[in-house]
Amino acid sequence: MKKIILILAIIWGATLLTEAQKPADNKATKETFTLLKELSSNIGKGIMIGHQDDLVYGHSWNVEGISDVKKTVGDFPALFGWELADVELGHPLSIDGVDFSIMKSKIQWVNAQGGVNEISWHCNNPLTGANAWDVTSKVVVKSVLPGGEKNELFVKMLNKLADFFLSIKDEKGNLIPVVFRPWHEHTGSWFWWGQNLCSSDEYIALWKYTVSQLQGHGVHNLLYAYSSAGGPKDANGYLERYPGDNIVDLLGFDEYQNGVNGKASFIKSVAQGMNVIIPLAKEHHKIAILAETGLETLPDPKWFTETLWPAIKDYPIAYVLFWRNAHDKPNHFYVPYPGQTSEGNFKEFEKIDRTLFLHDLQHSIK
Ligand code: BMA
Repeated sequence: MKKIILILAIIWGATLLTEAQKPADNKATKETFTLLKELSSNIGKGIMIGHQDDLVYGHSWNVEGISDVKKTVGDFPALFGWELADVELGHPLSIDGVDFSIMKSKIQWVNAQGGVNEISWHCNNPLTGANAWDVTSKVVVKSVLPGGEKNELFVKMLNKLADFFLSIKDEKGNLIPVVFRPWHEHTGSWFWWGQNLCSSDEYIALWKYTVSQLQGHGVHNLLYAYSSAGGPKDANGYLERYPGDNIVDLLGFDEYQNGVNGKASFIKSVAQGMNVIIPLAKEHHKIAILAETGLETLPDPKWFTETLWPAIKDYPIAYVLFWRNAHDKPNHFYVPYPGQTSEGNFKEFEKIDRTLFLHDLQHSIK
């Protein structure tokens, strides 16, 4: 009897282990499995450093130029964030002016280099026709779900999104796997899918519907990331709008430091949030991340090594993503550019063994 129990326990343990390595999408492509494994196996080595729109523009340059990260530290980020807002409208350029065909070629480049691609989506408001920040109506989510007046339009928008995901292919014609992070910062109320704009049931239905439409279109090259606005205070709050283990692969939150004086509260919120998501990630066999972060304009010249790194270094997270360096808004940037006050500090940050940039990933592959 004891033997049988032992054997059953081992089998159960083995099942947990394999489950831990599976994407939530049970039809996920081979390459998506590999991406998941790469994200989880890198956790032991360090934290991948990411930057939004890194290859297509930066502080005071647009399209033609080189990554601000590469220019300051001599290496590219390990993870590259991209934004799809306006793809759902059929526009050739993203909300931030990035040509989608250029974005695709950069996604291919990143993939060929062994880097990771992550995609966010500030979806336009299907009910009002304005952008994601239009929170004038509380029935937008309801209106896009089946039976709602904008459902047909929303399906068309999701089809355009699906077309994009099905068009990112590597040189062999295989679909490139990416981390997709829709409906983010939902615990704030500044997007039409936010906390006070829909019920928990509606929000969860929005996620499920999005994923089922994409999968119905044959999209199986995505790992899905769930990220709240700010470090969650407790597990119940964090899970209140969680769409489910069969939908989500990565658990995270977005947390920014608000000005130089925001240091203490940033450190506190990151710790608080990590103490919620790390145990949850373990329990649910998911990957923890710091989904978006930064200190706009970097007024603190030691921010990377004395605030950010101490705040995250002891947590097993796969990556941290710094937000974009806008080319047309001089005060909207989150990584240094040559000559900026934090340049030296960012170089020091890169030298830390456990901050993973592109070369570090390439070394670990070989
Ligand atoms: C915000 C800002 C905006 C941008 C949007 C989508 O945080 O950076 O300027 O349009 O993200 O990328």
